[in-house]
Amino acid sequence: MSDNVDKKGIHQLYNEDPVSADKLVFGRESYPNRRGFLKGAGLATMAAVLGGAIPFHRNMPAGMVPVAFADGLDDIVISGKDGLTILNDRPLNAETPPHLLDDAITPTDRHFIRNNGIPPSNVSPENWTLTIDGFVDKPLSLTIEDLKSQFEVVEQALVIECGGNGRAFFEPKAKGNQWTYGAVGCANWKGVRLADVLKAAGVKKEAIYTAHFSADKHLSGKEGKLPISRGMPIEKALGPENVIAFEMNGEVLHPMNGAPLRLVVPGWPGSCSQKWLTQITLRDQVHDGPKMTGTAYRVPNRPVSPGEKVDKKSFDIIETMPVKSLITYPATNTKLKGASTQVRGHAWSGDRTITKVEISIDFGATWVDASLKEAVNPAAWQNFSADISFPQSGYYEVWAKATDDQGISQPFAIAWNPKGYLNNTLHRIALNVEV
Ligand SMILES: Nc1nc2c(c(=O)[nH]1)N[C@H]1C(S)=C(S)[C@@H](COP(=O)(O)O)O[C@H]1N2
Ligand SMILES: [Mo]
Repeated sequence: MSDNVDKKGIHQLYNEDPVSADKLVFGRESYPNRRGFLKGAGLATMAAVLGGAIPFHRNMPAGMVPVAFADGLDDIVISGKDGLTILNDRPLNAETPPHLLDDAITPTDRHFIRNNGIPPSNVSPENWTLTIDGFVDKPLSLTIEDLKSQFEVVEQALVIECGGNGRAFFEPKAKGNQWTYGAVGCANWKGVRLADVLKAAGVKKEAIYTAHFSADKHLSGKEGKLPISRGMPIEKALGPENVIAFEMNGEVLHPMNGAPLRLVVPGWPGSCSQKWLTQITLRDQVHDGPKMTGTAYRVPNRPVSPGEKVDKKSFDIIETMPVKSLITYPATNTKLKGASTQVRGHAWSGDRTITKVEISIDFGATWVDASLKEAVNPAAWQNFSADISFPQSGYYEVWAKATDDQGISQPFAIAWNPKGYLNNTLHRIALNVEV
């Protein structure tokens, strides 16, 4: 399949070539016979997007655009999600507007979705197995029940942020999902520590890197072609913060957030947190799966000028994520009555802690310290709030700037990079104040 087709959404595909659209969406081989349809890996996304399973799917005429898709992306409602902005429907990618991320712990219905391929449909948690192999003393094959019974179960609030969050603000434009602010969330994840499971398998001294595998399919539908398989250095993998999760906010995982089993690797690019997790292989070299090589989740290791073509050899793998903050109240463009308001939000910084969040209402000329809470546990984000007064009516921008325990603050402007990663410029919202 051409790259061009890869990037098209369901609407475009149905408009231009309904027969192959059906094949792609439903994984159906022959037309108009829908045998094999249920095996189609697109059905999970279809059901999630349409808001439920499709009981009469076998009767749907081939090439028929579901009427729920008739008017464009804005009409799509993702079952179990609330108010997300849909950036792409194939694969499904959706982010959360900042004001909907106001909760200290991100509810499941407001946690963003980033899919590289086609999620598995009809997953069976009872029969799900996770294989641990490669450079281990004793390969393991574990059901979710095995994980629960053989390892300590932990629940932690953990930040997942896509490496491309903020890409929309790069100029010249970087290709990929045009995430603005909301490809980030901090949900409660329950599961077992990755470190405990790796230690149970016995980490051989040759093991230097993990490789993660999952049950989602490549957009082309080709067997054996993986949408994404990333990994991390063994030192990071053995950290106590990483979880193999089977629950999100007290319930089974949402189908689009990796049900029934996923990795959560907080502080590092979200792409390390493999969803629909089936296998972790320990390797004696840096993993080279899809989205590990080339320029994927990598940034230039030297300063580059905007738009510059950078040699592939000059890229480094993104590891810990940069210091960042998000104002979640008030919503941007609010018309505010009264001379003061509370401003609040969250701040986080990869594997580090936040020591300070400052707020400015005068375009950065002066700053006041917000009150900052400790994280509920390591690798959760930290909540801040400040009471802000405005001297007179008019247009204001409220800016937030976080500083971490290494003394590093968010920049006002960020150096451009070819794939538009790691945009951690300070968050600005607009307010119209009537005192
Ligand atoms: N199997 C699988 N895991 C995956 C992905 C994917 O496409 N397939 N996307 C990754 C990326 S790029 C991100 S940012 C996070 C997003 O997690 P979420 O969709 O639960 O928010 O999942 C990661 N894990
Ligand atoms: Mo991502």
